[in-house]
Amino acid sequence: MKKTNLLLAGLLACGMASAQKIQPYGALPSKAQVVWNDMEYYMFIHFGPNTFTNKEWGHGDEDPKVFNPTRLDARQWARTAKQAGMKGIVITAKHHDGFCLWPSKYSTHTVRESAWKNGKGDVLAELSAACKEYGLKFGVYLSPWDRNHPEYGTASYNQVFANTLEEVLTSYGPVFEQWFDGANGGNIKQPYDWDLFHKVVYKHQPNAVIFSDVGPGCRWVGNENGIAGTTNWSTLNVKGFSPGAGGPPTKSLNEGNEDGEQWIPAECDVSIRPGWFYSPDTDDKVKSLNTLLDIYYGSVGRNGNLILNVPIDRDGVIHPNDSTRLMELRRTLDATFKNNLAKNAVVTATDTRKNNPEVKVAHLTDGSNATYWATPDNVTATTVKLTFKKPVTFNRVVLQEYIALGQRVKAFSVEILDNGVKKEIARETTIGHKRILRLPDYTTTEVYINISDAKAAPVISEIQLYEAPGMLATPEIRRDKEGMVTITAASADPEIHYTTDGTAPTLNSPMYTPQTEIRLPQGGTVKARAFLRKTKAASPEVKASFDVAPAKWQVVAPAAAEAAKAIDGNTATVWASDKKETQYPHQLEVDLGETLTLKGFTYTPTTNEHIGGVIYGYAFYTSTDGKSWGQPAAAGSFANIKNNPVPQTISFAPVKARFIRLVALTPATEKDNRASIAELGVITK
Ligand code: FUL
Repeated sequence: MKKTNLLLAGLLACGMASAQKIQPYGALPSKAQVVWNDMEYYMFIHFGPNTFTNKEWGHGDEDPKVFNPTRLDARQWARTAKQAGMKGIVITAKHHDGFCLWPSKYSTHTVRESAWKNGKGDVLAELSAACKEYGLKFGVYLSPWDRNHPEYGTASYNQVFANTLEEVLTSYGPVFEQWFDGANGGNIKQPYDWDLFHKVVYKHQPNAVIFSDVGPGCRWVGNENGIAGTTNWSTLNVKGFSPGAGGPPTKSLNEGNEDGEQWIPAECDVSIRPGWFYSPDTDDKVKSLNTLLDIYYGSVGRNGNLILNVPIDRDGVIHPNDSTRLMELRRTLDATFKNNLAKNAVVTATDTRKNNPEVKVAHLTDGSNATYWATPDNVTATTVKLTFKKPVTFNRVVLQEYIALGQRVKAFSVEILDNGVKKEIARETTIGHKRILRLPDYTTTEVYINISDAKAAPVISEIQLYEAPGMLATPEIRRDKEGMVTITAASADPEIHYTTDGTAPTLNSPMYTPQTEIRLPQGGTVKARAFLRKTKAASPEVKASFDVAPAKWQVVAPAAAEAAKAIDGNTATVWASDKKETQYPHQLEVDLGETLTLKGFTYTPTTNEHIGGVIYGYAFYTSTDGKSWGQPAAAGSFANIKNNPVPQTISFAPVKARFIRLVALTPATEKDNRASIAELGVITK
């Protein structure tokens, strides 16, 4: 080859090289973070003395002997997680009560001091072995806040905690995630030495992803509902913030920060029950399949990882109510994401980066997020078109960015060809590791993914389309203060049919739509059922019986406007007595606006522990003129209301009255000075 040609070839090669290479954009994930993001869904386990004492936050003064599971089976936990499609388990090795689930030499509040296995047991040893057996990753939660350790609040505690960490991180094999809880509800001040703690983690577990409000591995999503923002950047500004109370604002935790300083993706934590720890009181409160699906789409579907808490019960196993629900969720997700329709499409893109063998349009539908397609530099708006020979019906769109090169997409939309014209069916913001759109059924031969804005040339690894089978959601029936009834189903798929004449609803009964007006101010019974027309599947029938609606009612006392919440037809809003009124009894007096023959009353307590004020002892009075009250129509106590705060129905001999008064005599929880009412009703039927 001539010299000039050589030069030319060299120049060309250089030019090509620069055209090929995709420059990473912004803060980038470590290899461990990319692997972590791919896990998507794993189990959280809360287990410890609280399991046995019915507490959420133990005080550290509990007798360690209370920890005594009768048939602890860590293999059952791991098997359940595996069958649920989870990729790992993170366990509360030490919660705020300081109790260690392993025989730590740095504590005297451990399994060694417990009754379990005569003090010879080690939960972490059993669980890490079970995880290994089932091919799951193992992670640990350790609370720096320690309500038991005598050195907590002194200069030496940080070293104690570092030693404790070291002990765990060197004894049970690889740890994929180190969970640092930011909660601290105590009065003792303890400045934490986070640098020291992080050094210990990385020294012994260099691939562990560290969780806290500010990472550095992954961040708290800002709520315990398991739901990330629809916009969700995996980058976060951390300067000036610290774990716990010093964490970033909730919005930043929930949505990340565009162009944030560090790669700290969101982890969505939520419990399958109302509490984090097991309690027999919540056996019937395991989240519904629909709620869990909302959580899945709100976390994994919004660029977050889902850590779903499944508490261990007092026997030392996962309760069948929880595992049954986990399997329902797995079956539904498997059925949903079984058949990627995009694989049958001819895929074209308006702008494809040239001279880069790694970039291929075909990579978009190859089912792997390790391969990608990208636009040329400076092209930040582009369209990928999927063309089908035969019409396809889909209701889920899955998009993934190749995050190793940074998170780039700021805005995108989805269009379909509808009767020869393009029709927009979704308009969204970020994608990240994974974005799943839950849509109604669409049937078309052309789908367009339009990226309308990006931080840099988009690098997309996957475009997938699915048809989720219709979900039958059991409808819920509510009535407002005026007597207007609404029926809702958590999933958009089914048709709801209803009756108000007591007969069983069928597909031929009136269909309920948001426009339907059902007015029952004088009361009545509504029955509803959800149907899937395609398969003829039907939900169980639900029935709601109403008495007189509180349309004409007015609170006479107390004077606070808040009191109206007790008679607004909405159990989600609560009246609670003034915090300054520190003495029982409390009372609520109501003018019904008309004289009715009363046969009883209903009291719906709040289930919100932060409000409290659940009433135990009561007296219920009636009056025709609001002046003379006489003896109570009923008096007594609401049985088992503390542990099971469900609506209470009290009957009495019929009496004509226009005014009613509920007197709260004693609280359900000792020393609770407040009284509260989510809803007060009357029985006339
Ligand atoms: C919180 C704790 O206070 C709860 O008890 C629970 O462990 C939850 C996951 O984190 O901050």
